[in-house]
Amino acid sequence: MTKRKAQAVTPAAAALPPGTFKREDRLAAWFITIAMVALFIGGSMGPLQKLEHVGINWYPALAKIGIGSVRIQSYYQGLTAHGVLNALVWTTFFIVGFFNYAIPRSLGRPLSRPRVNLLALVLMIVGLVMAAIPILTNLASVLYTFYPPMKASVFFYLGLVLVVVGSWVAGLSYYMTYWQWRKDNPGQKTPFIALAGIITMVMWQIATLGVATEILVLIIPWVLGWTEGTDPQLARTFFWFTGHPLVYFWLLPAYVSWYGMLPKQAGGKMFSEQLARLVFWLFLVLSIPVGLHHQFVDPGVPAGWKAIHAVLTYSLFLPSMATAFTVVASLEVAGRARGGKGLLGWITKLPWGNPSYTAQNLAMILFVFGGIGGLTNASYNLNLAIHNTIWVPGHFHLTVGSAVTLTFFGIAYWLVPALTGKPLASRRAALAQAWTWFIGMLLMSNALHILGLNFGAPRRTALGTAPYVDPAWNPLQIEAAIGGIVLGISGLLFFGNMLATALSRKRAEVREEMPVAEPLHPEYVTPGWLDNWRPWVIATILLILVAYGPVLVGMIANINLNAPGVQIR
Ligand code: HAS
Repeated sequence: MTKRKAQAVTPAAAALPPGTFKREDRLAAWFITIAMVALFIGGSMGPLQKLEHVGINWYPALAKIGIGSVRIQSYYQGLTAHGVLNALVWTTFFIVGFFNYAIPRSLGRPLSRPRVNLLALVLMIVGLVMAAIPILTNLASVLYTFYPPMKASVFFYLGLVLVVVGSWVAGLSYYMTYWQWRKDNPGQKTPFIALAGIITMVMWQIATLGVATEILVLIIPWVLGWTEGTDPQLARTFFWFTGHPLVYFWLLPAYVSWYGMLPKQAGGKMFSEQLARLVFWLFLVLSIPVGLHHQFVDPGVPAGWKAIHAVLTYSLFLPSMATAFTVVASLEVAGRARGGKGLLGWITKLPWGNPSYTAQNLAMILFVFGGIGGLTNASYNLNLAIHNTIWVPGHFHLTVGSAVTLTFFGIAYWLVPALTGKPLASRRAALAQAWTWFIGMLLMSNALHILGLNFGAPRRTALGTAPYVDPAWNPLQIEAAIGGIVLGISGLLFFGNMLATALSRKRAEVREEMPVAEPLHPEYVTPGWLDNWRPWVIATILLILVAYGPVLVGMIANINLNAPGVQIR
């Protein structure tokens, strides 16, 4: 078995001359600024939705404000802006910006082709503008999953394609830099943060082939009138080919931070670097062939294949549980190094005064509940009870809305000072922000889960005007609305702090650096198979062919382009 030397020999990024990463940082700052603006606009729709559910309907008032036809006129238009800007734009732009900063530093060298990343930025901005205009003018109120037969303006789909293609181009630039690094460092193991980031991008590129096929082959020809109709079942299947790995594309950058950075911030070390690498490889192999668990109730998907995807979904539980144990072990090492004693005494010694740390630890705690909900969803028969109920938004606000977004806030608390060279404007406000997000999410998602499970309250519905709402739902609706308002306040604290940091005239005495956790046992040798792409990429492709091949071949053989389409206003 080939073994790689335990320590990478690339110079530590900190030892490189100042200004080495100037271009990378400038690009990262652009990506992250756009991500935050998207979250600000998309996030502001959230409290409005919750208020609508308790009968306070802001949409008629909102429809009166705007420039020309750019205005939010309905619940569904607002919900589309909320889902697209938060789930697709905030995440993708933040992830590319974060990797732009972290991957070159982890490899200890600047990007080999920074212009490729500039191209990625341009493509993503053009795509964002193309998709945003139809959303804001009510020509694309199709929600973030844009299921046919709902039909949007063609520019909405073209815009999404450009955002995805831009992220592929960014990935390409990381691969070129990595390729160069490997050539210059034969036999060395890839530094963890770079490896984990690049695995995430490879997974994303394979996964997005599904949605690319859906949009380019099924949707655009239909929207342009080149085909009479479309096949909603096949389109949904291609969508979920991408849709589930999409959630790991959001989650894995948070894992990069939990494994590779947070232990350092806590004053500890990475408990098992080898296990961390294995977890990322397992996510590459297992993230994609599970999409049918979103289609358990779709009649056109054969039951046997749904069962296979259910089993594969449960296999994904393994890398997440390995993460739970390893990350907590790393934190325990840190807590004990800081003088923590006893079974749980180390927890109190963790750096709870550091907002970057606290936000991420609170994100992990919320993820425990989100993860348990995910396992409930993945059960073939429990899914029948919760599918299309408001339980599902309860689940995904604990995952993408908490595990991911709160972690990204935590990252922003060191990354924005690192990019600007300015200190964080207010640590106290940042701490209050992390805790209010935690409390707001607990309140809101608890209520949403119960409303969905106990009462079958539907998701994606303007409940404020629905005639069937039972008065028994009221206390939970109010709890969810309070949670939504607390989240709104927390969001304002975040944006206020980021803006104050960026606009401040103060310079930091010591510039923030990327925290990089050292392995607890540097003497342990990483086996070669944990740094070898071939077996993992082959396993990924084979598993996709086995789990999706027959389903897709069957559906394509019976393709039915007869859904004419409907436009929601
Ligand atoms: Fe999910 C629906 C199943 C994870 C996001 N999911 C969604 C949707 C979204 C989403 C957006 O099987 C809605 C899509 C739509 O619009 O229709 N999900 C799962 C499963 C997991 C899971 C099995 N989901 C996620 C993550 C997401 C996400 C992550 C975003 C980032 N999900 C489903 C299913 C549906 C679904 C069905 C369809 C429902 C339907 O019918 O519509 C698993 O990956 C979860 C595993 C995670 C864990 C948690 C591990 C905990 C860790 C933290 C440790 C830290 C500790 C704290 C202990 C088991 C790693 C330490 C504290 C100290 C003080 C030291």
